[in-house]
Amino acid sequence: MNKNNSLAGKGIEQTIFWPAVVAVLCTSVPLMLFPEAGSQIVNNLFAWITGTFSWLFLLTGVASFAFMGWLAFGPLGRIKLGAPEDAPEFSTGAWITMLFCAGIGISICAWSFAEPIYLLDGPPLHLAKGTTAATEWAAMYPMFHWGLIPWAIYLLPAVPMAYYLYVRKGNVLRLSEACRGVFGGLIDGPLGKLIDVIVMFSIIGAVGTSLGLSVPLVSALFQEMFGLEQSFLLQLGVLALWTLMIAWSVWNGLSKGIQTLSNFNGVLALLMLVFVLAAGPTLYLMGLWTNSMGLYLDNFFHISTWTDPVEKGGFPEGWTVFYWAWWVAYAPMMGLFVARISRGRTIKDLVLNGVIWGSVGCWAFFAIWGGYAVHLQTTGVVDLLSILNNQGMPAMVVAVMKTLPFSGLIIPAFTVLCFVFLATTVDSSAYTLASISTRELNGYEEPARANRILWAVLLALFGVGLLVVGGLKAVQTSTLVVALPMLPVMLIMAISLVRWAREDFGSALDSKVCSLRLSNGRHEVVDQLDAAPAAQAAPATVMAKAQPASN
Ligand code: NM2
Repeated sequence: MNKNNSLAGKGIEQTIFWPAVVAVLCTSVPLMLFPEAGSQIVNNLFAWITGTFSWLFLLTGVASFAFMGWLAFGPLGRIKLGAPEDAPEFSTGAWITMLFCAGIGISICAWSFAEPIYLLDGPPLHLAKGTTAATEWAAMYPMFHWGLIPWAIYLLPAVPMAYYLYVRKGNVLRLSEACRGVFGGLIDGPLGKLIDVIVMFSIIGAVGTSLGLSVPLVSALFQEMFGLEQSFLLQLGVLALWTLMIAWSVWNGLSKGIQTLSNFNGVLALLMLVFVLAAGPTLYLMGLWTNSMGLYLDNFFHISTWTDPVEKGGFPEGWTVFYWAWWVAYAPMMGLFVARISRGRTIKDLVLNGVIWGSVGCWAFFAIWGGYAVHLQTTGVVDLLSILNNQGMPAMVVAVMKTLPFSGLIIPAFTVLCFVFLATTVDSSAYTLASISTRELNGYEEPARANRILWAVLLALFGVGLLVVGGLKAVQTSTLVVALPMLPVMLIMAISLVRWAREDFGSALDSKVCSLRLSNGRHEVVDQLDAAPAAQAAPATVMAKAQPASN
């Protein structure tokens, strides 16, 4: 699989590669040169987008959730993403870990502590500050922001993309292909290129947000461990170290680099969660978690559509809408990456495992780490809120760490966790960006190494741009801007998938687990129930009449 590791081996698609590179340079260089003007523009954009499109982002969330539910439990769920003889490429455990680590990164290490504290100070739904209800809602709301709806958004593009790759046997790793069911041959023209550049821009903006938020966090942890001065140089140093690690990972590709880092971090994260659960107020944390789940389910539709239309207090815009945009911006990366690792699974398997395990994973962080922070604040052990307001998020996270037993060990372990978590998100992104800008690539190949490394470096550069401008606003706005054009793309992909499935499987969808395979340029619908599981050469029954393999 690694035979194509030179740029010459796998040609670069110039018409996508260059516009994307130019777009990165045109945004990050001016931001570095004119930070003040940049942040002014950024603030205005934030206000305009959230003021105008909040309802659309919220509706997209609910619609994605409904669509994914239908995919899992409806007829399309039975479609196998692969030939009948294709076994899943990775074991289910490793697959879920990779999926989780690609989509969840360093941000959870900061937000799981900070978000509930922010919400204690500014509760949702006009609850009065300092009340019992406000505390319960502050513990629950982040679980909504990192729960079923965002995971449904996250995995929506993955399904049409995996369908294109493994059912239709596509040979390019680009999301524009997943829109072909709607646009047909138009995808081969400028429209297809436009979609791919939007996708690349979205990935770059999303990763930029993560970098902008996380570099200060890890710098603060380094500062704490080694007694260093917080400086721009330290931040650059952290970024350089990161770039090296990411470069190592993308250089080694999917199964060696990315999988190794994901597995390592999966284990480390689990240990850190168990440690805080055991060392912290265990019963309080379990009780709060259980309570949050009920509160969440009870209010699911209310909070999913809460636009605060009368009072317009700004809560939904500042929190839910921003979050949905952030997840949407990451969705193309997830789509391509998860599609690439999901060969041999059914649509139901992908959707249910992804949405449920993704959410449960995030809930565990917010229940344990978030609950611990809530406990520290409400019992008055540490005033995290004033640290957050006066010194910022990184300092607050360090303050939480210092309250834990063995903090001399825990802080380095947490630093490593953050460090690797960002790497696993950025390496998947660099891998995906390289795939999009490769001319031809089927689901069994990898993009050229030089191309992968180049994107790791460009992402780091964009991160520096956002760091120079500074401030959460710049970072958040870049997300909103890149997410907006992705909304129609998501809709088109969903329609494409349904059209393709109807075209390919027809009435066979109604009763059987089906798999579509290509033989002699014709599609056949295969009754998967009769076919032996893995590695069987020939399928048992060919049910439906063969039809020509179109697009
Ligand atoms: N999401 C999950 O920085 C990161 O952790 C990547 C962020 C979209 C909020 C994912």
